[in-house]
Amino acid sequence: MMKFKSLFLSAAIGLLIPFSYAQKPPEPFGPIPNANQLRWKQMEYYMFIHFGPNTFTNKEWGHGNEDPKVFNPTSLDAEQWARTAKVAGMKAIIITAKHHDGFCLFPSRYSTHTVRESLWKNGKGDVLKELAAACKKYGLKMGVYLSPWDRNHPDYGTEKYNQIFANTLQEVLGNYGEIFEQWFDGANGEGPNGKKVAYDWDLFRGVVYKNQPGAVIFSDIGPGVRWTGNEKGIAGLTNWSTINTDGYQIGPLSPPWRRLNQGNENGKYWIPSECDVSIRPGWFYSPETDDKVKTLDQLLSIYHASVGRNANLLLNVPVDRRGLIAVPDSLRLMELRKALDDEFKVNLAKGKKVSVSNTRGNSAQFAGSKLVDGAFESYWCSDDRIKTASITIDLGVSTTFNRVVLQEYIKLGQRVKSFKVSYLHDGSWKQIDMQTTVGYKRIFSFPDVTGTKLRIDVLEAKACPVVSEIGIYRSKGKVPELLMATFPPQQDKP
Ligand code: FUL
Repeated sequence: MMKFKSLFLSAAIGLLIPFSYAQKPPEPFGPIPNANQLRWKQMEYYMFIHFGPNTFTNKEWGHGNEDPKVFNPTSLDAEQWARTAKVAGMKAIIITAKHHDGFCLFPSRYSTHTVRESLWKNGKGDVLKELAAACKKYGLKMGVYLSPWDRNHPDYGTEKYNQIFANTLQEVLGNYGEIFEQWFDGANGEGPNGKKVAYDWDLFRGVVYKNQPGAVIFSDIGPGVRWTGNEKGIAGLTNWSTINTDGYQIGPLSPPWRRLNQGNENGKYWIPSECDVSIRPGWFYSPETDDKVKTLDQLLSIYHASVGRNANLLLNVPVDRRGLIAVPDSLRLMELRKALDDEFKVNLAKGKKVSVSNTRGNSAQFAGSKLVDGAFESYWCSDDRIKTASITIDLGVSTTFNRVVLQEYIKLGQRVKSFKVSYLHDGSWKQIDMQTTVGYKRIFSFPDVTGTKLRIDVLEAKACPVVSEIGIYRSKGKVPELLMATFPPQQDKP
């Protein structure tokens, strides 16, 4: 009996030893995303809808004195919006619940400039309610844009206004189910009495936190998600999800736009960027722009300049006067979906042999094979002291490709500072590109190359690199135009 017992014990200890010596994952480095930001990041691409009296008046910024009766969509169908977004591969819809003209797409108790005062459904309609139901039906998330600037509200410009806006927010965030993103516009102009308001952002944010603990707050400076510094859909070639926002404010006192575009390498906060851009020249529908919907090539370039550069893409598709997404826009979205599906259909790196210059503790848990297993949650990483690395994917046979996708495991921070992409052709290595940041996703597009191996050299990292996935693709489409944002000269803090 004794003998059996000790045999059993030593077997048990023997089993335990490899586990107790198992290599520990790296500690997170610097700021990291919280759970809401991580969920948000993985959504990548979703729809913006600008809709309201401006849709019917050919305006971009309504004055607030428009007759609410102009808002009268003849066949509004929020399910058509949701279906379109879903088929387009988008994960959510963010709608202008209230734009600068003050008009509310829901019957707010705190305004007399709402759908209730319109002719639509004899004043009994509620766009937010219909959209919430449609999003639910199609498995999409819903977000809301609310402009604190209000050119209609009689109390705008008085001390009462901040609380009125907080009450309006409360109505929106408390009555329509889950909201994934609260979009705060930074515009701050004069109201009907010619006065501005010093917005009480702490009060507004508190309403979001209380009602929607799972939401991220978008504004120039976050705190959940930051503006990318332009409305063209272009993130920085260097794009840190970290940024310093102390001492800055939403609106004219925001960080310089170039800074918003690129982040700070050693930024204090994790506030990743979102690219908002419209599929048409304006944010609101106008029949005059029916033939000016962005081309497929333009949208592909935007996708690569946003999702492909560690940002999320918020693509505005304005609803028309019928209350529907117009044909030219929905056709273009379908073309885009098809082009993206074709582009990333077959990952040529999947399951291929990977050799790496270093593996953390030589542990199978962090092996190079994790880079090509198609799972974001598993990753390759090096020992703590190693900050450069060479990763080689052996494609086995001579292979033609023109896209490479890299993903850092951002749960542990954004680490890579610079890297090089090369391929092996006829026994010699040829460089494809050399770039700075990676982040959650970095996509490279280049003309066809043919080789047997792909190599990524991490040249510099803030801490040991932690990389989740590497993908190699061959697109039948052309190389998208490389979009670069330009910025006015603005003073930055040291
Ligand atoms: C800006 C607004 O002034 C535009 O009208 C639009 O809503 C855009 C998304 O944000 O600040």
